[in-house]
Amino acid sequence: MTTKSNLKRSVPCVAVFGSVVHNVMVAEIKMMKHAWENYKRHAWGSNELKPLSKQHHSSSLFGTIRGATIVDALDTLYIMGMHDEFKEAKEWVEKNLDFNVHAEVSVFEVNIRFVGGLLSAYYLSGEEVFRTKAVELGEKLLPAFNTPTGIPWALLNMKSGIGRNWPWASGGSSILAEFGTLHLEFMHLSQLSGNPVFAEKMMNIRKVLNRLDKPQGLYPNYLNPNSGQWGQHHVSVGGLGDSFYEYLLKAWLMSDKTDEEARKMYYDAVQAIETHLIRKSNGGLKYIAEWKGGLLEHKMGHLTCFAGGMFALGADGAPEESSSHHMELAAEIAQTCHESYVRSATKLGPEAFRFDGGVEAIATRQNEKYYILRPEVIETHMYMWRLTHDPKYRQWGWEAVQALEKTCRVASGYSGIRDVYSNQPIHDDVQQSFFLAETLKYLYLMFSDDDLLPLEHWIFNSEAHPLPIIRKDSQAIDNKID
Ligand code: DMJ
Repeated sequence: MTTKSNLKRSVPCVAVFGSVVHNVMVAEIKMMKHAWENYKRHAWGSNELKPLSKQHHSSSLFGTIRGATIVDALDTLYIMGMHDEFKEAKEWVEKNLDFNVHAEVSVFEVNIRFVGGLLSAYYLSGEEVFRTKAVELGEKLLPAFNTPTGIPWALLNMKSGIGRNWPWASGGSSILAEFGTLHLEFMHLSQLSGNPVFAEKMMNIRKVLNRLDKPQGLYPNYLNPNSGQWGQHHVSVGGLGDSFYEYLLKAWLMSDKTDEEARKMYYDAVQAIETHLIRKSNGGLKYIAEWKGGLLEHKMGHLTCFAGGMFALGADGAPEESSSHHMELAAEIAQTCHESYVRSATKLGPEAFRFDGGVEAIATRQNEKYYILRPEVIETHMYMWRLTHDPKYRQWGWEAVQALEKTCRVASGYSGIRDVYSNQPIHDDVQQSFFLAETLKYLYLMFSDDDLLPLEHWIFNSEAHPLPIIRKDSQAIDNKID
């Protein structure tokens, strides 16, 4: 098992980086403590905290499954050395985490947060309860794949096993970023359970995708699970598309670079994205637009900003000596996303920013000005720091810490805000579980020694939960499938 040997404790290592770095890491641990303790005080056992109302926040994404913040936070608590908190979280999981629920859940959200969180907690700590719970939950998700094509439903009633798609999705389609963001966790479920069914479901999704014609080589966001045909030809590297591309690259890396099919799909997709979606503004900012049936909408989402980190992580394996090109692209996207932060009053970035109507990297619509504690910009800065060691990325990370402290920290936790351009922003009263799983973890990893969860050994799922690379010489999942 790939576990503690590759996980170096961070705090003793930071001495070599000097006291400034050490102080930042201490500040980040304090942020985690503030988020965790207030969740514990006011919302323990529920999914999320409402830090101003001091109540629990419930989201329909998880049906009646409880404890999203606990499961999402487990690995961050572990790597920050918050052992007492990790222990209490583990005890809650043992006694209370229950998947015998009647309500409908989002298969994607439950997978990235709960399955991913449990798998990471298992690989980091070696505690059996996390493995057992992850496999149990994975089994409960399997009925979602009972469609004519095997492309899973977005929503599943975990009791009845009946699935359906979001009513707003084009032509009853499943969503690319949802069914395309199961692969990493499901490969590990097969690895840990010895049951090939999880991996088989993933390879079938691949097969369906590879049979389809792609408009201009692009993957539309919508795919009908009954007919196996694309819905609307909308393409995005942000919401509805994003982590599908991320998981192609990471499937290849997590397979110890043996999954050549994933590698090809990733680099082909990036090439098409570069040709059809990536543009440069008059002011010289590279951005990734949205593609709607051949027409470009010159807007980039906060979610899309993860792509800088993805391009950087994929640079090494890029074909035909295009490695430095991928790295340049990564740096340009990181710069653009940083600009979306710099150009706001709060120094936090909006949900979406535009490159039209005379603006660059600025949100123009009121309903795109909010910030909900998302990680993607910080995620990219973390990868850029780890892969280039250019100090500007740590500087940008530190600026984000200061902005979060100034604007999002409230007496009882951290809250999103409704308008990043307002000097007196209104809080949205939600402490998202991904703030503890992702935002704080990526900030911490940006200042830690590189051998805390080294990128050569660990692959982060879409919710920042680290999963070990499945080594060529370990019991191969492929063999089990045969
Ligand atoms: C997270 O839940 C995951 O990163 C997901 O893939 C999309 N974004 C949110 C946080 O912004």
